[in-house]
Amino acid sequence: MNLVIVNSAGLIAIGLIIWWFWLSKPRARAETGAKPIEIIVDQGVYTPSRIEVPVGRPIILRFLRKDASPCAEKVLFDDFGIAVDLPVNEPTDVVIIPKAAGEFEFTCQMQMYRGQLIAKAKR
Ligand SMILES: [Cu+2]
Repeated sequence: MNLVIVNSAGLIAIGLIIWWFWLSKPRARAETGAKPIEIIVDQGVYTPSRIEVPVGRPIILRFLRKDASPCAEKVLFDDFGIAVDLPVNEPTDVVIIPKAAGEFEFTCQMQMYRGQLIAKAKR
C-alpha cells in the first residue's frame, strides 16, 4: 500500500514537471523574441556590428555607449528615419520593425561607426 502511494506521488511529481515545462516553454520563447540585443558602442565600433533579425517582428536594440567622444553621440538608421541620442553609460533602446528582408546600415552621425542590421524572412 505504502509503495503505491510513493509511486503515485512520484508520478504526480513527474506529471507536474512535464506540465511546468510544457506551459513555461512557449512563455520563455515569447520572451526571447522580444529580448533586447545589446550593442556596445566603443573605440569606433559597434559590437556586434552585424545583427541578424527576423522580418516583421519588433526588434529591441539596446545601445550601450562607452565612448565619450562626440562622434558616438548619435545612432542613425537612415532606412527607418531613426536618429537617437546615446547618453554615455546609459542603455538606450531603439525599437525597429523590419518590414522587408534586406541589409540596413546604422551609423553614427559622421558615419565612422558602422553596423548592419540584416533582416531575414523566417520560414
Ligand atoms: Cu562618429
